[in-house]
Amino acid sequence: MSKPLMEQAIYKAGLGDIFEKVLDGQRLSREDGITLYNTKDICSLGFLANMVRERKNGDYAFYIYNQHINYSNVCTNLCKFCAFGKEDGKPGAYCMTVEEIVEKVKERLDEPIKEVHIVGGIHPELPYSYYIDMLKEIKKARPDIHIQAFTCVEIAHIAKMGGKSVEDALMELKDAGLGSIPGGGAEVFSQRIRQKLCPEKLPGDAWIEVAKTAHRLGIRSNATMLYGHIETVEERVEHLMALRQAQDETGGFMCFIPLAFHPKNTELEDVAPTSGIEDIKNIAVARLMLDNFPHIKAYWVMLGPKIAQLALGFGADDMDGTVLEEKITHMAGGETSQALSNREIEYLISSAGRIPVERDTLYNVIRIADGKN
Ligand code: V47
Repeated sequence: MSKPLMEQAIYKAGLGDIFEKVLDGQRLSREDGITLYNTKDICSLGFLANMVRERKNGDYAFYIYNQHINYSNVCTNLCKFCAFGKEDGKPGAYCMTVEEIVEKVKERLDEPIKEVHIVGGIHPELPYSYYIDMLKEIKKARPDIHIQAFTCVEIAHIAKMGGKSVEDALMELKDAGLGSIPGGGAEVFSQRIRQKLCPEKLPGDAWIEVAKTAHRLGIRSNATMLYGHIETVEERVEHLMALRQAQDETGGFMCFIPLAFHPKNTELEDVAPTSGIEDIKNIAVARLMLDNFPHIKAYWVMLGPKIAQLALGFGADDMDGTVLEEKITHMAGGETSQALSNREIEYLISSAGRIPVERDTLYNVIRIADGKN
C-alpha cells in the first residue's frame, strides 16, 4: 500500500529518518537540527513540529494578560543588535524611579492583569536596593500580581552591584517578590557571535549557570534565541542543544521564544529583516529540538500577529500576551501595535483552529475559551 501523501512529501524532502524518530519520541541529533534548518519544505517541517506540539499541548494555545515595563534603557553593554540601550547621560537615555514604576502598575489596577514583565539595561549605577525595592513596592501596590523580571544578564549584574553571589541575590530577590525570570539576554550562546555583537555581555555559559541556579532555588525561567543577524545554522542548533542539556539537568525552563531580529536603528541596519519562512522555521525547529521544553512561544510583538497566528500550526502553543508599552522591538523599527486586547488574541487563536487558553505565568489555566464558558 502506498504511503499517505504527507508522508511521501516528508520522505521526498529527505526528512524520513527524522519523521521516524519523531513518531517514536526519539531525541533529534545536532545533524537532524541542521537538516531541519536547511530544508526548503516548510510544510513537511511544520507537519513534524505540529506532531510534537499536539502531543504536548493538544489544541490549546496559551496567552496571558500582562503588562511590560522597561524601567531603564541605560546600558553599559551596548550590543550591536540593540536599538534600546543607551549610554548614561546620552540623548534618549532614561531611568524610572521606583515610584514611577509603581505608578505604572497602579494605573492599571482595574484590569485583570496577571503578570508584570520587567526588563531593563545594565545600568552602571543603580544600587542593589533599587531592584529589591522595586519588587517589594510593586507587590505592595498589587499583591496578587506575578512579577517576571530581570533577564539572567541583569541578575548577574544585580548580584555584582550588591557584592553578592548569584545564589544569594536570587534568594533575596525571590523574598522581595520575584516570581520568575524572562528569557532575554541569551542571544546566541556562540562565543564567535558574542565576541562580534556583544563582547561586554555575560557569556553564554554564565547565562546558563544563572538560569540553572534560579531553577535550583525554585525560580522558573524562560529562554530565547535572537536569530536573523550573522549567526549560522550550526550556531543556532548548538544554542538549542545547550538549552536542552540545561533543561535535562534542572527542568526549570517553561518556554522557549525565538526572537526575530529587527535591524532598524541598530549597528546592523544593513541586515535584512527576517522573512516569514525564516520565522516559521525557527519556531518549528525549536519545537522539534527542544523535546524537554513544555512550551514554544510565538511572540506576536516581534513576529507580527499574522505570522504568530500561523506559527500555532507549526509548533508554537503560546502567543505571549496583551503587552503594553513594549520598547525593545519598537525602538528597533517594530511596526506591530503596542498592545492586543484579550479578545483580539483569542480571535487570532480560534481563527487558527486552536482553543484559546488564558494562563498565568507558570502556565496554570485561568480560563479555556472553548465556547463552553
Ligand atoms: O534580550 C534586543 C532581544 C530581548 C533586539 O521571557 C531584540 O517570555 C529583536 O527576551 N530585535 C528582550 N530582538 C525581550 C525578551 C522577551 C520578550 C518577550 C517575552 C519574553 C519571555 C522575553 O530582546 C533581548 C534581546 O535578545 N532584542 N534587540 C532587536 N533589535
